Amino acid sequence: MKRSATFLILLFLSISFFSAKAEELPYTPVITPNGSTLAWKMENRVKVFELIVEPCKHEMAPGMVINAWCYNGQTPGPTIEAVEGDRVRILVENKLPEPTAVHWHGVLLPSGMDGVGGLSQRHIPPGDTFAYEFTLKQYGTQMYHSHGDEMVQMGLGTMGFFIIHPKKREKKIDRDYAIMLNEWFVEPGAMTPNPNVMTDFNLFTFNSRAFPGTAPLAARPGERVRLRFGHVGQDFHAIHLHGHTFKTVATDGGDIPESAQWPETTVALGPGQTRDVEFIATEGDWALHCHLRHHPMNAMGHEVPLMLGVNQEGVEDQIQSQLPGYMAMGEKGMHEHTEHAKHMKGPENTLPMMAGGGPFGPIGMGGMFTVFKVHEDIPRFATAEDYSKRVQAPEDLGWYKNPPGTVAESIYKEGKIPSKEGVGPSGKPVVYVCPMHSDVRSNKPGVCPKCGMTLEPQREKKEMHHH
Ligand SMILES: [Cu+2]
Repeated sequence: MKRSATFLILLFLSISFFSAKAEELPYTPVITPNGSTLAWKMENRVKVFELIVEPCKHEMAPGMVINAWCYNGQTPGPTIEAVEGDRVRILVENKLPEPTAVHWHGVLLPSGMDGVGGLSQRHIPPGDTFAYEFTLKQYGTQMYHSHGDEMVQMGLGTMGFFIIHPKKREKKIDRDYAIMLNEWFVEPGAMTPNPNVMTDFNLFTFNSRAFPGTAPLAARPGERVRLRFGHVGQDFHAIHLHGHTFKTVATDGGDIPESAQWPETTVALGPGQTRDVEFIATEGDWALHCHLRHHPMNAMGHEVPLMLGVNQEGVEDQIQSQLPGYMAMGEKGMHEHTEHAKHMKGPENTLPMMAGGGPFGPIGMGGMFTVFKVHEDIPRFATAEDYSKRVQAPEDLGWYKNPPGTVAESIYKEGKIPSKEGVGPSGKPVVYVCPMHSDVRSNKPGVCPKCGMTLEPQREKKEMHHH
């Protein structure tokens, strides 16, 4: 009892220190969407942080949990935030089943604090706690990650941000966000990512979350926003923001002089890099995603036979006689997948390839995709913790209210396309059927009352010839 009481008091003290309001801090606290910021305590003018590296269960998105290796139960680990000139001490306790070491990626420090197991220090054996201590001589977006059995440990999630603020910043940042990029291979139905996979990943994440599991980012119109991206994965990513042009203002090497910054809309990151971009927010709901086409998508997007333009009718009929409910897909593209994903059960513990809904229907994305919401009524969050508590799902903070007349729409009244609707190529009336429930038939387009899927016009069957 006494011990737990002491523990609670200590916990309360560290939390109350950590929860210092934004106005009391000499910087705008960085928000790590879906993540957290590491608490510290002051000991003789040293900021003391504690990291425990250990196996954990991590939810990538609702419906999918993986066996990850984490810092303080999270991947990415909590964001370490400090100020140029600070003396920091970071205690690392190893609760993994094997030795580890932590590298402070991009941080300028004494060689013996650099955290490369075997080169700069002894490996931290399981059960032991090592202290790293150094003075921060620079500012910028840096990272930390495991530097012992890297392929496995980083492949399972041992990475995080180490953000050092300047003592004084010229242009105040109103909203500051950090997103760690990563890619994974998790066999559908399995729980443990396969760290041996070199190139053919099937899950792509922002802060180890895949859309629709990614929290949106938010700002008010006119606010100065900084997005910090970090990457210690295995692939290459090109992060694209809609509705804005931004400037890359800093790399892991420091600030880029203003004369050398150029405007763009996509920032590319290779493994080991960080990039900070800045811009003034414009109202709207804007997509923020990796532009590699498979990366804003979940598992199953690859190794699927190409069916675009292939008439699968005969095949579908034949397979349906053996396997009722079989659907041939992809003939007209993969949009129909976004509808199936709503009601069809996929394999256990994996994510539909395209998912998530918005104010106008299915968004049909996954992986490295999130929404950047710029609304007049976005709250001012007192702490990063407050943000993470209140903003988790794509629909949180509501959707943008478009001014009248500014949304793309059909040129036809009430969306009625005045073509040969209801009439097939031969002039016969078209019958609309549910792809799942063949007994649901209608002479008008609509949705199935049983499952809500859009009814599809039934093809006019050709005479079958048997020889
Ligand atoms: Cu990518």
